Order: sequence, then structure tokens, then C-alpha cells
Amino acid sequence: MSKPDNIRGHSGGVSRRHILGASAAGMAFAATRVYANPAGDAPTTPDKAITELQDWSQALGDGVDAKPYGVPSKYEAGVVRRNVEWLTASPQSSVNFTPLHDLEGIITPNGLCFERHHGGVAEINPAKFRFMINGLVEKPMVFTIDDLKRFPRENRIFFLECAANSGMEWRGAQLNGCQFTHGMIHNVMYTGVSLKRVLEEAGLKTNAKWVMPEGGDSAAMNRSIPLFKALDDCMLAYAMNGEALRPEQGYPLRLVVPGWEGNMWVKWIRRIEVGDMPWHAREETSKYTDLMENGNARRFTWEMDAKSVITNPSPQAPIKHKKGFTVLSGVAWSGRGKVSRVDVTIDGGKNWHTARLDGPSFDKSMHRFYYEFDWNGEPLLLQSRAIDSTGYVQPTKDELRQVRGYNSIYHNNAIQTWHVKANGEVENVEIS
Ligand SMILES: Nc1nc2c(c(=O)[nH]1)N[C@H]1C(S)=C(S)[C@@H](COP(=O)(O)O)O[C@H]1N2
Ligand SMILES: [Mo]
Repeated sequence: MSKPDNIRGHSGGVSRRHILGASAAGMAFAATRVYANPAGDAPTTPDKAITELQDWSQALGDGVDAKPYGVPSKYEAGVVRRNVEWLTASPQSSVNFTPLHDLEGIITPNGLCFERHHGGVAEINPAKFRFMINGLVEKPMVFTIDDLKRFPRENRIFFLECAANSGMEWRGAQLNGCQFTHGMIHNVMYTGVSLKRVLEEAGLKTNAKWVMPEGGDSAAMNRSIPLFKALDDCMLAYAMNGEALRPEQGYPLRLVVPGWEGNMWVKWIRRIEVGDMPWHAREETSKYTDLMENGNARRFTWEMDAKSVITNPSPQAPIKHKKGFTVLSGVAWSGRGKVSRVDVTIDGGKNWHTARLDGPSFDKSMHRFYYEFDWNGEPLLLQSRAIDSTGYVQPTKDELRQVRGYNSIYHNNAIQTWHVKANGEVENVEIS
């Protein structure tokens, strides 16, 4: 699949010489077994023993009351959500991005979960909060947060991916960092009540076919969700990762729609109407539909297809050593189930290796993968390819464009390529 001379960089191309170098390096790696010779390039810095007392061992530190709510070390101050200023006209209708290259495992810390708002963050007093169910139900109902906490609780780990994640990459490699190309995703544990349980309380009429969640923010965001999904695995969540939702994630209540596009996960939810037809709201007609080459648009593209990205190395996380033992890591997910396998190539697709999946594997959740190798210090072309439990294989960018054309924004789940240079710097590129 890889034509070495047909590579497109985010800044307009990489020389043929570079890429020939990368290919040659790849051939060498194919013959090198991981762990084969760790002694030669062990990941240690043995040149200096600890011979003097260090500052932090010579005085007492802060007491336990210094920070009633803990925050990260000041040396981790660069681990933050970031936005792309030119992308949106105002910070209220905008997005920032999860720093995937700085994270480990599969759980996104609450303060680093990307935010996407259409009308800014609603600040809701939980004492005044109400949630209503109306429409095709036997008895319309209004709940307080405390009412909802008297229903049986569920704890579930799910990814939330905005359908626009990687949308800026449709026409070519553009943004230099997986935070920006893939950071409209987070993966947390939700606590709440199953939507099915609450709908049953109100009693569905026999002609009920759809539900419409509606937000209480200034955007009053609403979407149509078919009843089969509402009765399957949707949740009304009031907590994430063990604590109350953060204001930006919908405090005090949000809808969880596992595996489906983030736009449907209505935050600050105030109402669910039950109906017999979809509402064709703004967010499912003028937005969140996909314009095809023939001028028709796909609609109701709810499921998020299997996808993966290498988070390290990546443009914001270059390789800092010259050569030797190197840990490649990334995340993979699928809206249809678990990720059963991730393949990794370091030579632009000439040779594929099965990555090592580590950590818990849940349905519609992020999975963590690793591929450890001995780097000979020459350029690399890194890619990862996820395969989910239905057998679906993550497509290349060319494969995706053959079906979807160049006009799309949403649902870009194509394979990402990173070009690692000999000095360890990494750039977003495309190969075909
Ligand atoms: N009420 C309301 N819900 C909303 C939105 C919004 O603007 N208002 N944005 C949606 C979009 S487009 C996405 S991708 C997700 C983002 O969730 P997050 O901010 O927790 O990452 O929330 C969705 N729910
Ligand atoms: Mo979104």
C-alpha cells in the first residue's frame, strides 16, 4: 500500500530521500525481534549515581490540609486541554481537545476530558434542577436529582467521541498532534440509572418509537434517538469517575448513548419527549449528516466505527533517545463492541505486527495497546489499525475516501500516519 514517493506532510511534503530512509529502516526492523537484545540499548541512564541529598529530602513538605481537592504536580502543568483558535468563532460554541499523548491506561481524568458546547457551560443549581418525561407515555413525570438517585444504579465505562473528531483531516494531513487530530474523545466510568428503567416508570404507549432528549443549556440541544437504543444501554448519568459530573460535562445530569456519536449525549438534560417519528432537529439535518460525492447526504449515522491512534510517539510526544528500546503506545475503540486486535506498522504498511492489548477490555470503551521495538535511529512511518469484535477493520484514508468522497466532516475513522524523523521529531503525514 505504501508508495514511498507519495507522502504528503501537513506542511506540504517530505522529501523522497527521507522516505527511502524510512523504508530501509523498516526492513531492518522486520528482522529484529522485540526483546531480542535488550542488553545493548537498555532504557537506563547509568552515568551518574545519587551521591548527594536532594532538595526535597531536606525539609518538611506541605501538610495534609494544603489542598483539600488535590491537583497535579506543577511539573505536569503542560498536561491540559487545548483548543484550535481559528476553528470556531466563539469560545461558547467551540471545542477543546483531550491531551491523548499525555495519558496512560484507558480512563480520562475528569479535568482533561475534551469539552464541546454549542452555547457555553450551563451552571445549574441541583436543588432547582428538574428532569421531565412527556409525550407518548402513560404518566408524564418530573424528577429531581434525588429522585433519580433512588433508582437502582449502574457503573459503566464508555468512550464518548464527537462525530467531528478527525474531521479537519478529510482533505489531507493538517493538525500536528494526536490531541488535535483525535482528541475529541474521552473514556470515563459513568454512574447513573438506566434510561429504560426511568422510561418504564413513566410507561411507554404502544405507538412509542422514538425519544427526544433536550438540553437545559442556552443551546437547548436536541436529537432523535430510536426507542430500541433508548431501551438498550442508554443511561442518565450523574457521576463520572466516581464524583459528580463536572459543569462542563453536563452537571447535574447527562444522557449516555454508548458507542453512538457524542452529539447525542445531551448534557444538562431537562426533558425527554417520547414520540412516534424522528424530530429532524438541526443537529441531525444541517449538522451531523455527511455530504457524499453525488450530492446526497447520509443521515442518522449514529454508530462510531472502529478507530485507533498511536499516542506515543506522536508530534507532541517525540522520541527523546537516539535509538534502542522504544515503547509505542496508543488507544483503540469501537462503537460496536470490544476491540479484538490492533495491528501496528513502523514502515508505512510493509510489515504489520499484532500490538499487545493491556488493561481491561470493555464494550464500547477505549482499549490501550503497546508495541515495543528496538529503534535503529532511522525514520519511521507509524500506523495503527483496529479490528473490532464484529470483524470490522479500520480503513485507510484512501479506502474511506473511495466510499465517502472529500466533502465529509464527520465520521473520519481512517488510519493515521506519523512520520518519525531521525532526530525523533514526529510529523502528521499521509501516504497512499
Ligand atoms: N446540552 C448540550 N448537550 C451537548 C452539547 C451541547 O452543546 N449542549 N454538545 C454535544 C456534542 S456535539 C458533543 S461531542 C458532546 C461533548 O461532550 P463533552 O463536552 O462531555 O466532551 O456533548 C453533546 N451534548
Ligand atoms: Mo460533537
